[in-house]
Amino acid sequence: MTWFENVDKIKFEGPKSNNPLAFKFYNPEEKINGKTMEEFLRFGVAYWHTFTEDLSDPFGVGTAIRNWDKYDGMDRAKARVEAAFEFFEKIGAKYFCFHDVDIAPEGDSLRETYQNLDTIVDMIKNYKKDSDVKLLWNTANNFTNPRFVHGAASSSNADAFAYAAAKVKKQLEIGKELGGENYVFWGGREGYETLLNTDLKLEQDNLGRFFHMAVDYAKEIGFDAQFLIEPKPKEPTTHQYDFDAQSTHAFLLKYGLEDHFKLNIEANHATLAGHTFEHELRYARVNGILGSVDANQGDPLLGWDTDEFPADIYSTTLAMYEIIKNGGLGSGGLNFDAKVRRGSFEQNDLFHAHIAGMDHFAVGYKVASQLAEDQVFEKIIDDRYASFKEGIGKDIVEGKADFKSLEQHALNLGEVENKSGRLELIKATINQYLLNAYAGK
Ligand code: XUL
Ligand code: CO
Repeated sequence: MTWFENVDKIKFEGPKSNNPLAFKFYNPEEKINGKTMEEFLRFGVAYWHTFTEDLSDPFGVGTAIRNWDKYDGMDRAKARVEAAFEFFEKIGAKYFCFHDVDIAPEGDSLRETYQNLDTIVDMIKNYKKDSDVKLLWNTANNFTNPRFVHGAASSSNADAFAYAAAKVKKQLEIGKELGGENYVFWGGREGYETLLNTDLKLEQDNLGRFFHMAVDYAKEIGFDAQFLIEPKPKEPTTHQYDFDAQSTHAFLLKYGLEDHFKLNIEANHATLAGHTFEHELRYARVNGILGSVDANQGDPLLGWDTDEFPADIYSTTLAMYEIIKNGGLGSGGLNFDAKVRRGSFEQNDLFHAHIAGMDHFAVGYKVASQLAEDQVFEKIIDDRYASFKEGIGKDIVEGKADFKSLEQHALNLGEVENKSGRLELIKATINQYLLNAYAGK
């Protein structure tokens, strides 16, 4: 049985193609800097948005037409696994990601939930045998069920903490069984709504304790995946503890977790924090903690997490520049934590959306590679900070200056002479690279 009857394997047809079911820019075999696009980009499909999402919103019911929805419960979960592997194969994504509740329904007890998971994990294991698709990461959903109303590892209720720990323990075992390359902790409800009833210090200390327990258990069972924290500033709680890359880094350092975690940077979470996507990637990169990416985008006119498929090629270019400078994402990848719009309810929209996302990252990759090869930003930055390469600037950087030597320098200066930042020229240069990349093709 096939779940996507009228779709064949998606092929690269080039920028002139008007076939909606073909790649225009993502050519998996094309080599850039000695690596194929497929090897470098490591695209992942998010199980929740692609196979579980019904496209409901706070004002309306689900609209998604999915032919596995004719089933219910475990039958639907099994149908989704079949559909998922057919989808991975046809779209040509080599990775996927899931939360526990995406792949198997919760039972009436934790034990029954485990049994449901075991059945589906066995099935996934079998499908993986005949496929080269790998698990990029899995995670535990410790935020949807009412038991986590006050949080999970930062809950005011120790029983909720224990339940969350059990769910993560099970996911670490499943990650090991399925050969997961990373394991993700997104805060979910780890944060608070109001200080009026919150012990902020205890909650954060408990979160630190929880992460240490996870590190210890992974070690105990020999699960050597890269641990990732996914920062997000708000939603669902008003104040999420893993606010952004910089505050999460401070948290890791404070609790002695810095050797065990990297970050999973999501574009829409960056914008919710008042940052650009590339800011979050840059902060993580220069601090050695860029692990993986949730590839999506927000709507600049809305203040919540819209999780749209990436369409902004300016943003994918600057993001890919960071990833190139990072030497790639290591065990991480580009996971489409993105959903089709509520109005895009047909099943084939899942293909259109992933094709668009993959194409837009391919464009970004190509343009960013050229920018990196020509050292466009490196030259600008080298020139802009040249004053730190000699004289008093070199003394500052090398720790040889103090307030007395700096005062002496300033007294002899006359006035400070600055150079232009040339931002308009720089932006025009980026646009030139973007427009030239496919000119004449
Ligand atoms: C929520 C979000 C999650 C994480 C995994 O905003 O991004 O889907 O990626 O829990
Ligand atoms: Co995400």
